[in-house]
Amino acid sequence: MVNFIEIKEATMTGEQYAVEELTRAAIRQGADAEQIIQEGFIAAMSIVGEKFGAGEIYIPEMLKAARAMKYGMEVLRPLLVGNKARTLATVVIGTVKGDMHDIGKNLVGMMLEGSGFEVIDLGIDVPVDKFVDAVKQHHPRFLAMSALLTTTMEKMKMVIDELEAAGLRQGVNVFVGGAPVNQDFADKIGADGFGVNAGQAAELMKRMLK
Ligand code: B12
Repeated sequence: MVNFIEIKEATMTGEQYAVEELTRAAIRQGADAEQIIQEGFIAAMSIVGEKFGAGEIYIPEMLKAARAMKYGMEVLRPLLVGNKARTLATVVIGTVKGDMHDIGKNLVGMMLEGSGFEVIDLGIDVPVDKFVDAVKQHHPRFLAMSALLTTTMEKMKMVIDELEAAGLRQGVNVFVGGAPVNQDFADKIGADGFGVNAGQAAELMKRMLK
């Protein structure tokens, strides 16, 4: 029996090597990558977020948990990314300016790669003009932006406005996501797509290609 609680607890407490080991063991026992992510990693990060919000833990603990999740995700990477035999479309992805959170963005990137998209990752803290330049340079079908802070969400609208001003808006479907982002916000800023999680984003993009 795969013990997802153990994975969740080791992630919460930031025991990176235990997370790595437990994740490997879970795969050996036939666990689904998606389930490990949801019941292990994401469940842990939401408790960590709550504890941080309540002042029970501080940044170092949050960082340790984040690092542990990254170790676990690396174990899962080959399962999520798979073989890249086909390319459906190109996606440029990044976390907006002022925002250093990249776990969700990386997960979305991996799921998209696994679904057959070519992913160009601009990283974190990406300035508005860097997103615009990347669209100019790569002509992606999709631009995906991630924000985890209410204070950085507004950068997504700035990118959309700048794409418009540069005459590039028509050629690209803009996707937004991240914990504080919702469909309402996406509609308000004129984005074409939103996903609560990585799987949803990939599904919606695939549907848009039809
Ligand atoms: C880990 C973490 C950190 C780590 C980040 C490490 C890293 N490399 O990413 C560190 C310690 C660096 C950090 C720093 C800070 N953090 Co922080 N952090 C978190 C935490 C606990 C988990 C985030 C996470 O990785 N979740 C797991 C991933 C898988 O989920 P996700 O990112 O939401 O992504 C999923 C979806 O949202 C979606 N998605 C994500 N991006 C996209 C993009 C697209 C296009 C689509 C379609 C979907 C999509 O798909 C993903 C997979 O399913 C959250 C709590 C939380 N519940 O979110 C707080 C949280 C986001 N942090 C918070 C805060 C306040 C901060 C700091 C300001 C703290 C400080 N005082 O310095 C700094 C800001 C630093 C900065 N400038 O960015 C607050 C934000 C509050 C707010 N409303 O703005 C939160 C909510 C904690 C809290 N409860 O207070 N943080």
